Formats: sequence, C-alpha cells, structure tokens
Amino acid sequence: MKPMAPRVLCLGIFLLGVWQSQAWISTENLVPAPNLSRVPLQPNFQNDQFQGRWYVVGLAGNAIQKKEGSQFMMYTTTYDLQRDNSYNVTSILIRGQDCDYWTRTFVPSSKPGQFTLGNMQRYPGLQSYTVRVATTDYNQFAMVFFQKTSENKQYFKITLYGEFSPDP
Ligand code: DBS
Ligand code: DBH
Ligand code: DBH
Repeated sequence: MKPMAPRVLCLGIFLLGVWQSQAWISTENLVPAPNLSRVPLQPNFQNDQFQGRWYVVGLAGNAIQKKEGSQFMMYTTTYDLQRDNSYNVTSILIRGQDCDYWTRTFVPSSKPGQFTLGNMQRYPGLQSYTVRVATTDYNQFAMVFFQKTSENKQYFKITLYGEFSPDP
C-alpha cells in the first residue's frame, strides 16, 4: 500500500482516540450529533470514482462500543454504483472463521456526496439516516459521516476508509 498522507494518519489516530475515550458512553447519554451544516462535503463528488472496496481503518461515534475482551473489529465496505445512481453498499466483517455480510442501499440526495438510506421501512425504529462523504481522494482515503435517528435517539459515526490492497 502506498504511504498515506501524514495528515490522514494523524486524523486516523485522532479518531481512534475519540473512539477509545467514548467507548464507555451508554446510549442513555449520547454526545449530541454535530449539525450537518458543520460537516464538510467533498466538493464536486464523483460517484463513479468512489466505487469499489474500502478498508475501514478508523471508526468514531457517539455509540460505538468495543465488545469486552474482543479486538476492535475490522471490516471492508464496498460501494457498487447502480443504474439509478444509488449505491449497493456491502460491509464484510471478519469474526474468527466467520464472515458477516451487511448490505444496504444509499440513495443520492440533491447534494452530490450525500445520501439517504433506501428501504428505510425495513429497519424497525429507524426514523432518518444520512450519509455524507466529507472528504476523499477516491484512491487512498475517505472520511464518511453517518447520522441516524432511531427510536428518537440521534446517533452519529465517522469512518476513515483506507485503500484496499488485496495483494501487496
Ligand atoms: O450506521 C450507523 C450510523 C450506525 O450504526 C451508528 C451511527 C450512525 C451507530 O451509532 N451504531 C451503533 C448503535 O446502533 C452500533 O453499535 O452499531
Ligand atoms: O452490522 C452493522 O450494523 C454494520 C456493519 C458495518 C453497520 O451498521 C455499518 C457497517 O454501518
Ligand atoms: O437499525 C440500525 O441499526 C441500522 C439500520 C440501517 C444501521 O445500523 C445501519 C443501517 O447502518
């Protein structure tokens, strides 16, 4: 893998720090989500270039919990552009010998780089779901902001994606 820009590494380490320091927070007492207007949006977002498999190298949020005794789970997320310009989004989580697959649809909004969740009615309790690509170079890194309202609680998370290189 090509070396990532030092700025991105710093950001990643910062996010991991946030994640660690917030790991104890219960869902009864959530840190408020930032207003969307304060979250950057990748200018001139190119949906075709963003496609493909990303490796999740950092995860921070107001309800992200480290399961006791287990390592932080690593996963990949693949964005597949459909004919209607939505993405089929599949995450693969490795758990020992098992693979967990998780697929959903991200539907484009009027702002390129911002999405809502398709088939919302499939998720009980889910009232809103917004995804915003904050920044990316389409190749080596991306930062993506997620916000969801579920059972009247507002959750957010930020993922740092790194380049997926299956064969060094
Ligand atoms: O997809 C998400 C967007 C998401 O899972 C969360 C926030 C925004 C989140 O906080 N998830 C935690 C609580 O449901 C979790 O444990 O996964
Ligand atoms: O399992 C999940 O809920 C999940 C897994 C990977 C998820 O919500 C996500 C990525 O956003
Ligand atoms: O309900 C959920 O937790 C959920 C629903 C849709 C979720 O975590 C997600 C998409 O990532």
